[in-house]
Amino acid sequence: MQRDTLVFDLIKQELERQRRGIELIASENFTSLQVMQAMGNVMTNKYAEGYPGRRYYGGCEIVDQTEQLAIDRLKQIFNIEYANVQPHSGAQANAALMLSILQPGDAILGLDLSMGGHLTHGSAVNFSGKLYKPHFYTVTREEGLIDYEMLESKAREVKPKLIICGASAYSRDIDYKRIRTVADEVGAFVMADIAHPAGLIAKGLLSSPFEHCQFVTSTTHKTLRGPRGGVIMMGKDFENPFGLKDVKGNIRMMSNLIDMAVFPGTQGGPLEHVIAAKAIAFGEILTDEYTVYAKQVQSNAQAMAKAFVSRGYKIISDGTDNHLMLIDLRNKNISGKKAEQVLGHADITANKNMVPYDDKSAFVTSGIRFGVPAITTRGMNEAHMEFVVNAVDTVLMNADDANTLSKVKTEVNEFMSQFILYPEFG
Ligand code: DSN
Repeated sequence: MQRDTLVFDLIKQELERQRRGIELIASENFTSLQVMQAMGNVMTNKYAEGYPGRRYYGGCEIVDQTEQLAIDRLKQIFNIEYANVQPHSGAQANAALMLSILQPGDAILGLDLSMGGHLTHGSAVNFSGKLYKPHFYTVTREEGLIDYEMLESKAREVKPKLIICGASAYSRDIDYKRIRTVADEVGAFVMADIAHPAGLIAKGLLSSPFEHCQFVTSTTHKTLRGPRGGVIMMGKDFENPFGLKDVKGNIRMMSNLIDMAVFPGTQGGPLEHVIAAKAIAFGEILTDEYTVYAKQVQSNAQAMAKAFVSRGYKIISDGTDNHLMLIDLRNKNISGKKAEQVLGHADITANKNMVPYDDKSAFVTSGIRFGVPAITTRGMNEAHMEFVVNAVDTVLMNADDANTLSKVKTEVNEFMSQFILYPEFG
């Protein structure tokens, strides 16, 4: 078969783009070479519907071992009783989890998307807002912090079956205990979606949700630095809330309900090559090297926030506890959309983002989100944040000056050449 040079040339161009630019998208990272290699392995050829030791296909004895390894390592990382590593993405993980505990039309309560929440937490355009009855809490207008009082009063008013915590653009730690307290009062479950801060939680740098939230979902490719994918976890397994019985008339545990909601509920064959890559990434997270990485992520985010504040930028909630920050650009007279565009001209990648109580649409936005997981993987430390923030500031303050943008781009490319990415690719 002839090699598809068209596609491989585009892959090479993407490698060069990643190498020469400053990657500030908070949800992106650079996997290790071994994680990437595992994603392109012969396990992609294997059908393995079911779970290790109980599959619907023959020949699963090897993929059983990689999947079990991924499960065991993930359980070890968070010191938990249950993990399902089959969800193809974070959205799939959330869909399966909701399918396992909710009925269509049940009320759910999540953080509003325009306040830093996520599409799968009840947005009208997503399955979660179409299948279930969504209600939302917000962040406070003044501090930009989760409005726990509003969450509590909404929970009492709408009596949701599920309260969802976790966010895509929220830079502070979360009070899981307080959320669980009101959930118990109104008879709701709590699900924490830790897709963004999972790597910092793994190393004890942020509060752990497992003690207070019955269900925890995550992606594996953000701070966890693994392949693209999702997982569902529980600190403790427990009997299911609906008394569902198996064919022998036994009440099924929640772990069984979740497994069934992933397959056959929402997915078919698991991506065993990706699960192999998950196993490798989880092994990496268990090392001291990753502990150093996670601490550096947090320190870099704080150094970056300080550098932005010193230049007059308004960070929502006035700082960060985790790996990201959301900046309100209104006092800088530039929209999020324009900021994203002009940063792109200087090979700095970020994404526009609505800020709480935004007066602009989701396509324009008043804000921009910056995260440091990817540049930390490239090898940057606190001292490098000054260069990064200076470059961003120069671009945003000279957004219509093509010469300045081109000059910053040259400086960015030169700066990034010291942080070697995938030298094995030549
Ligand atoms: N798209 C992800 C993010 O950028 O935060 C969330 O799914």
